Amino acid sequence: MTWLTDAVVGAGSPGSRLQIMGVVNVTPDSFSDGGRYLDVDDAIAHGFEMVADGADIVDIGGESTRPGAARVATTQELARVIPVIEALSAAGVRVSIDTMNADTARAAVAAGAAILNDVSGGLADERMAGVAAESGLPYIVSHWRGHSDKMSSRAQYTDAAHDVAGEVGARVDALLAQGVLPSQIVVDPGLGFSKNADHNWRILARLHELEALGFPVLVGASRKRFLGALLPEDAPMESRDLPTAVVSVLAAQAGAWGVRVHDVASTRLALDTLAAWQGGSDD
Ligand code: PMM
Repeated sequence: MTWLTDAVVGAGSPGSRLQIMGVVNVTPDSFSDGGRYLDVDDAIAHGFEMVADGADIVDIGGESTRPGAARVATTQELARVIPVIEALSAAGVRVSIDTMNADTARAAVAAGAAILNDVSGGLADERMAGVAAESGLPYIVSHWRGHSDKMSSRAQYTDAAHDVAGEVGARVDALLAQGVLPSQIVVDPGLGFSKNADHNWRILARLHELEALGFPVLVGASRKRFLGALLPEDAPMESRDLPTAVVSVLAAQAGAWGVRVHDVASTRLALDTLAAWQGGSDD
């Protein structure tokens, strides 16, 4: 993590502190919060709430990536995310744009987005590398094998932790060849994207293999189905926030750079508990 630039870490944040990225899906159909923040004012208010709860970054998305979700037209994606990005970034909030669409990414940067978050790692839209290179902003590159309609059938690995690290490494090399700088890159295992529960746990247990690529690692486990599998079948979505917060602590312990979560308060408290535990060994 020694090479981390201010651009990635954020001014004033010590490099060792896990970054909390709060999620605002301005969509009708995201699996965890779909429909709750479709109204622009609700989405903006939720972004501010997350900052008050301790988010370092607010991640704004206008296209659901849940299995089987339909693609969204660029005009619709822009109408959902741009007003939210403008309002939050004008107030000084560090905003990331969660999109696979280079046109949306470019418009989001113009509206004040400070981080590009592309779950396809540049595979869905080959122009994304150009937008990332031009902007010079941190670029989150996730492991991805195909759109929602294809992702389940592509969940085949010899060894998920090893294969994912290898495929992300190859993607990063391709992006660097297209002018993206190493200092911009953050990598993400893309939990749940062409991965079943066993794959996700294997990747998390061996996060060091992804970290060995030499880039900051973001973990997006929040409320995903593999955490739901630890709970009774009829448990409400919010009950997944406890296992999510535990994953946040374990990700911090494993050397991750950040976590992407829906409930910022529980992850903040869990990380404060970890910090207090660690503080107990200070003289
Ligand atoms: N997961 C989702 C959406 N965006 N971005 C990153 N970097 N990593 C993820 O794991 C990730 C993501 C899907 O979850 P959601 O529908 O709750 O946002």
